[in-house]
Amino acid sequence: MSKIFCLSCHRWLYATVSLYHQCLFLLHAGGQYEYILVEKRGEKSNVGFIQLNRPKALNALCDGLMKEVGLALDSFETDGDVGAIVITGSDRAFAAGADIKEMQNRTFQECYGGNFLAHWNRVSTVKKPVIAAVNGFALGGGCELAMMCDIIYAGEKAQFGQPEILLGTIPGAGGTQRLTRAVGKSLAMELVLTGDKINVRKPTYELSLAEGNRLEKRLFHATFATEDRKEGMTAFVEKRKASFQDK
Ligand code: CO8
Repeated sequence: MSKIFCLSCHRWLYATVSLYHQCLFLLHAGGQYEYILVEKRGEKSNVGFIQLNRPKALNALCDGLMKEVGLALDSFETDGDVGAIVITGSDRAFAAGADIKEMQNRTFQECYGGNFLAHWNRVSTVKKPVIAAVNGFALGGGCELAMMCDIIYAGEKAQFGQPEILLGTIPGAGGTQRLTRAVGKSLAMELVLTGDKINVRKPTYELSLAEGNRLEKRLFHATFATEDRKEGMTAFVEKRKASFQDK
């Protein structure tokens, strides 16, 4: 009896949560976002798609835009149907950096005391794979945003750079750290010190090799707690196609 109750409770909870996700998605899909376009794409609607949409400002990353990106990521993160997330811009600009007009008159006290732009970090804490599809300018915070993602796909017109030095400042969202790991110290220093732009198609690395290997080993071990790992290996042995259940 209690089992039946639990089951129906579970179904009720599941239905409520899934309705909540649908409402959240519809709310935002219904035009609540000002600076981004958000939808689910793919044959199975399992790709969360976020397009930065401030064309007149070359997708400069104003505070409102980054808050909206955070909201969209939150809703995709908790949406069980979504397996991966894509962040993209336009052909002309992925993002031309943090919004310089917004930063122009900020003081040290405001930035330091208010932990200015700390919420940008949300992108790098998403558990699902996040892919940056980059074309056009990916500069300053735009380059940093791309590097916070797990994978970068760069189009022919992609131009990466950390031109903060030309504004009298330095990268503030991982540019000195992730870029070094992505392209090596020499090129990273050249880019940060000159503000020059380059085309790159290289993977980015968040951890040292040793840390990464350790984490990889643990995650590899963890796959042995899933039914899908068992199914995948069994299917290989039985010479058939695996039938994964996301379990
Ligand atoms: N912020 C605000 N507005 C911008 C930005 C920007 N980053 N980039 C472009 N725009 C605006 C321009 O002001 C212009 O608007 P308007 O027509 O109203 O004047 C419009 O976009 C089009 O720009 P341009 O006319 O300049 O277009 P061009 O094709 O001539 O040049 C460039 C394109 C080369 C991309 C040029 O716009 C440029 O150099 N932009 C600035 C690039 C830059 O310096 N980016 C780094 C910004 S600083 C930063 O990102 C720090 C991140 C720190 C994060 C910290 C987190 C904790």
